[in-house]
Formats: sequence, structure tokens, C-alpha cells
Amino acid sequence: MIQETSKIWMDGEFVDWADAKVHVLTHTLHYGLGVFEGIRCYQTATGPAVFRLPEHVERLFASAHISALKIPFTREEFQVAILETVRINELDAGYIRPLVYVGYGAMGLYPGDNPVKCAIAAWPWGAYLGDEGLKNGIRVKTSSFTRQHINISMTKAKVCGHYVNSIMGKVEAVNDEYDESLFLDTGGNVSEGSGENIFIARRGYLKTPPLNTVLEGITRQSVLEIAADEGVEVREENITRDELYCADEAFFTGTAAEITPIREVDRRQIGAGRPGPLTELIQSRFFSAVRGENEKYRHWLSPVGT
Ligand code: PPE
Repeated sequence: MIQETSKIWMDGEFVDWADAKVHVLTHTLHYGLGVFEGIRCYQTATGPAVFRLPEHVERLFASAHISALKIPFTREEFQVAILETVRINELDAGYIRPLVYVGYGAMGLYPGDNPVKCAIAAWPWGAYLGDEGLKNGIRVKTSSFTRQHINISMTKAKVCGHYVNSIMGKVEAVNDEYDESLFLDTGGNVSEGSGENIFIARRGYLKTPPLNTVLEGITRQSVLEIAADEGVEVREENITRDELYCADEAFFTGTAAEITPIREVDRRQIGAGRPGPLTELIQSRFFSAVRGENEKYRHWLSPVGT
């Protein structure tokens, strides 16, 4: 169960958690055209701070633009509302979920003049794939469902309906007693997890799929920057399934998943079957960055303030 907090921001005002409701004929609930974000807030020595807030708000607006939804707020208003949502709920650390959806009005596929509605919720959320997974690595199953084709779903947009594909894979993986699913794209290359980007390490360098069929992950981007600062080469190139099987290391990146090592794929051990040196390096640099312990990455944090 979700850990409830006190208030949810809805269209410019805060309402009690229990009152944050919509009509059952809300357009997005039927057809899936809505866009969302997942953002984390971390505890730092100088108080809670939101990780890469402008980048997340920018992606939310890009998702809306791709989906032809006009958000009735500015980027600045959204950023302020996100910080206020963390503050009002007195969260030290947690997860923030902004959502933009098509409200009640006409039914039928044409969204017409239905209002574009917005909400922001925030709640405490620990390790997405478990503390044990974060520490020792997770077991992954290649999904029998293919990732959406780039001209079927606009993968640069974080659209609610895209996650049906993710859920199919996730449920299949969990039912088969794995922790997470991995999708291949229509060309057969490794794409991404149900809610994560993937990296592999091989012969001393990192490799991640190019931004064709995958979400433009903000954690992925942070890893690219950390790797560059550490002098670790990263190639944005296609990865095949057998190449993944033979990787020295592999890990998932995502706001919810953070940096989660992968220790097994399809019952094949990856590398030594535990987090390898590059994974541990990236993971430790990432966690010190989000906790404000590294001056170099201080600009990634927006203090929540009092
Ligand atoms: N790919 C997908 C499909 C995806 O959903 C996410 C985030 C990523 C990659 C990584 O992107 P980023 O968070 O910017 O590094 N998935 C979000 C939803 C998870 C959920 O279960 O809900 C997240 O991590 O917030």
C-alpha cells in the first residue's frame, strides 16, 4: 500500500489526500492520453532537495507538447507547486508524481474541449526494486512483449497509456518469480526495463541503447555525466540480447529504481553475479550527488526550503 501523506495539489490548490478524486468518466481513465513524471526528493545536510527538478518539468511539458495537450500552467508555476507539495507534506525524502490528464467532458476519442487537469502528489517511497536488489542486484526476464515501435507510441513522451506495455512485461516477470522485465524493440535489440533504462559494462566501458525506443531518462543522462567526469567511456549503441548475457556488469537506471544492479538475466548469471566495479562506482557517485555530498553536482538539486 502507498504511504499516505496529507495534501495533494490539484489544479492550483491543495486538497486533502482523501479528497483528491475525479469523475469516473474522466477521459484519461478510459483512453490513456495523459502524461506524467516521477521525481525524487532526497534528504541532504541542508534539508530536503528535489533532484533535477527543471529537467523533469521540461520533460513533462515536452510529453504534453508531443501529446497535443496544453498545460494551463507555466513551467515556473509547476516547479513552485512541486516544491510546495513536498514542503506542505513535510517530506524529508520521497517520490513526487505530477500528472496531467484530460478531464471530464465529452466522451469519444476526440478530446475536444475537455479540460486539461493537473495534479501533484508526493509520498515516501523506498528502494523500488527492494533494498536487497539495490545492494546485491536483481533478476531480470526478457519480456515476451515487444517494446512499442517509435511510430506507434511516441517514446520521448511519458504517456500514461504507454505503460500498458510495461505492465504486461512487469506482471509476466513477477509471475515468473523475477524482479523486473526487460523489453526488446521491434528490431530485436535491447530497449529498456518496464520503468528503467539499461546500461551494460563490457571490457572496461559502458554501453546503453541510443534514444530510439527508450524514454530519455534523466537518471540515464546523469549517469552519462558522472561517467564522463570519472573518465569512463560510454557508447550509446545498440545492445543485442546475447551481448547482454555476456556483459561483465549490467544495471538499470530510473528515478524510482535509482541505480539497480542486475545480477541475472533469463537464468544466466551476469559477470560475477554481483554488482561489479563500474556499477559500484556509478552507484556511489550517484547517491553522493543526490544527497548533496558532492559540490560538483550541487546544481542538480533544488532545495525545498521552509
Ligand atoms: N524508461 C521508462 C519506461 C521509465 O518509465 C522510466 C522512469 C525510465 C526509463 C527512467 O527515466 P528517469 O526516471 O527519468 O531516469 N520510470 C518512472 C516510473 C516508475 C513507476 O513505477 O511509476 C520512474 O522511475 O519514476
